[in-house]
Amino acid sequence: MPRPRLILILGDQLSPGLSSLAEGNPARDRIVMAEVREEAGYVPHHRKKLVFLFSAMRHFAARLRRQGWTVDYHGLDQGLGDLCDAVLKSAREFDAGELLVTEPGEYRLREAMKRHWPQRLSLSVRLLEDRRFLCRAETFRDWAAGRKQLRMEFFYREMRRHTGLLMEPDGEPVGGRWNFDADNRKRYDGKLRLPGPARFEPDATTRQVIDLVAEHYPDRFGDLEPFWFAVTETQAEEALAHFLEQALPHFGDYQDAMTEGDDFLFHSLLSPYLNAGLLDPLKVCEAAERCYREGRAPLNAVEGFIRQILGWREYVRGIYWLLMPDYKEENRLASHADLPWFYWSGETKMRCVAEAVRATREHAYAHHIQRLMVTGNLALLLGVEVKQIHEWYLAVYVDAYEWVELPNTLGMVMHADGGYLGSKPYAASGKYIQRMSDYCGACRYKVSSAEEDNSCPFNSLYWHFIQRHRGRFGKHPRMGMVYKAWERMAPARRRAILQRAEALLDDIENL
Ligand code: FAD
Ligand code: DLZ
Ligand code: SF4
Repeated sequence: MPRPRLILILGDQLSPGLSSLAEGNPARDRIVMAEVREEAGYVPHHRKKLVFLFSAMRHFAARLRRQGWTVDYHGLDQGLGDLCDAVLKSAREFDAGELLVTEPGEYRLREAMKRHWPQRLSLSVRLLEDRRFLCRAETFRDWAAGRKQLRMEFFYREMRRHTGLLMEPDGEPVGGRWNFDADNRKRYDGKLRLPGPARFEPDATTRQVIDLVAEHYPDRFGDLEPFWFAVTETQAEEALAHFLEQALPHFGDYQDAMTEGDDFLFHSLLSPYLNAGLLDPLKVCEAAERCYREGRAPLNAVEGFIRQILGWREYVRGIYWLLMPDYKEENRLASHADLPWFYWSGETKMRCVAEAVRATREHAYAHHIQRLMVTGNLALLLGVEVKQIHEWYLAVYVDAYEWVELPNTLGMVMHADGGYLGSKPYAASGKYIQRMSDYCGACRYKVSSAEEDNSCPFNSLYWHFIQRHRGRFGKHPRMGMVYKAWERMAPARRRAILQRAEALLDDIENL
């Protein structure tokens, strides 16, 4: 009989079909799972994120035990430093010949496992491919090789062809177009009922974890309660069914909308479950496609939703593994300002920002447009240091892991990589927020002004951004109109706008 092996399952690997489980044998091998200080602390993760992950991990461990596995579960109370300590502890009690792990989603941990763990453990460490994605890292590398420019839209079309999702038998996209984004720009007018996310009552395990996190992290950012996230595969599937029935039909129309008093609109809230492994991305896309084929949701909604998962989610992962570790050091717009404290406190006169931070603190969630066009846009316009804003996004959202968060923050928001995620920066003035939300009416700033003392900060900061990056974007084919509009303004007005922006930049803690 060959020597038994340890199988380490990470907090975001809660999938029954995981490659390490498929390779293992319940009669011979032993599973290790651990809640450790290093993972909980490499950024100050939101407390609800910790509860979600630890509770989902404990439920997954219980399920594995029911299936006949032996699981060494090291809880936070054991005070273990890092995951390697946990493996070491289990390895000492168990004469293991090898450690099996499905490769971690973050570079830092993968590198540690490759470079340091074999020595620390005196054990060989075998990394297995993570097959829970629709595009293998290698396939992405091949697709990217030899292309001058990488664009999500072309990758997405390849993925549609490859999976057959929303494709006609003749190889054409369903509906004759690949992308219905132009139809997806409605402002929410309050008429349609907003379904809210599926909510689950915490069970005894989750209650225990809430108490544990409250005890260990009393001062961390983020409300612990009410806690309603799904923590099992069955609940995550219920959350998917809830979304498909209640929200998907309107997902496309209101994808970019924001409204006071509702933090979710028609978004799915499936990212925590997809990223932790409780839901399978292909099954989610197929379920959405069925809704279209059975006439339960329109094409603009279903295509828009599938594009996020089949396109964006896979694309950002591909970029991450293609470009790490240098990627993390990129800062092409030379952004160096400190992250203002109101990203944590929410204490700002800017209504849109205060609302995004409040939602973030309450739910460990804010939807894409709040992340991109409110907190993200502001960080871009203020020139916040990439590392600081990256660590903020990685900490505060329940769905945040570096492989998905970093390209979104560094690439999409901060345009720090020169444009893999968007050919031009998503910089916008207050007009965009006014068009897509109802925040501005209740704001202490005046959205119609750019130079007065009470003018919306986004307005003057936008023009300041345009002016200070003229060297980089002045000749950009898609930004010509913006630079023309700036040049057409009277010089005195331009000066007043830049002065207002300078005053704001000199006092960014008090916006
Ligand atoms: P929906 O709007 O319902 O979209 C459906 C699904 O599509 C999501 O669940 C998600 O899996 C996928 N998706 C949508 N947009 C993206 C995207 N740009 N990149 C990758 N997947 C996408 N997403 C994360 O999962 N983790 C993160 O840490 C994360 N950080 C972000 C940071 C910034 C600065 C920005 C601008 C975006 C970030 N996103 C991140 C992408 C996106 O905002 C979230 O996936 C989305 O808000 C999750 O909510 P939802 O499930 O309701 O999404
Ligand atoms: C995010 C996270 C946190 C907060 N805590 C743990 C933990 O205690 N144990 C664990 O196995 N995983 C945790 N995770 C998820 C890991 O950080 C994640 O697996 C890596 O970042 C790779 O994506
Ligand atoms: Fe945000 Fe400006 Fe509107 Fe205020 S006026 S809510 S700061 S966009």
